Amino acid sequence: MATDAASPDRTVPDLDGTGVRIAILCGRFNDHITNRLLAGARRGLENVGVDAADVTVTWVPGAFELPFAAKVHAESGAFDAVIVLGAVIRGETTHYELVAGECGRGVQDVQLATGVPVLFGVLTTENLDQALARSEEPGGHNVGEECGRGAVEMVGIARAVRARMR
Ligand code: INI
Repeated sequence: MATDAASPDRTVPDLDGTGVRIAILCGRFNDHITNRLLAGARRGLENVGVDAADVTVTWVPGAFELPFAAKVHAESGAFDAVIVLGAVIRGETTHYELVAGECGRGVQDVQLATGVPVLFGVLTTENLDQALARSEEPGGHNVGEECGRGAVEMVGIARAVRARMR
């Protein structure tokens, strides 16, 4: 565990993804964005030592289907964490609110009900430019990459607490 020089109370975990099994679920809707998030997630996982062979990628139609896919993957026992990736870009109808809201609510329900962390890499933006700015190439801001790192962090937290409880 390292500390942040500017803020010593803010610990930065040393992450070790060795042997951590990850399911990535990716929405096909707006796949010009979700493919960028997927590349970021793979990068983020690789950077903390997750073996590519331990990463399974499954595509679903859109963000609305992510909670169901997260539930079956989380319940399978085959994964230590799930990452959901999607892009909901505001249009002119209320459909955006429905898809984005139900996706977020459903994903939170799944992680709390199953005890398997689900990282939320679903962009909900006003326009395409904002979505592009959150799914950048290596070195830039990419929410998928943050989810890769975050997944290994959450698995570590869950394992440490459960080991103490035994
Ligand atoms: N799905 C998305 O992932 N992003 C969107 O922006 C979107 N919009 O705008 O409609 C979207 N709709 C499809 C939805 O997720 C379901 O796949 C579809 O309704 C079938 O259930």
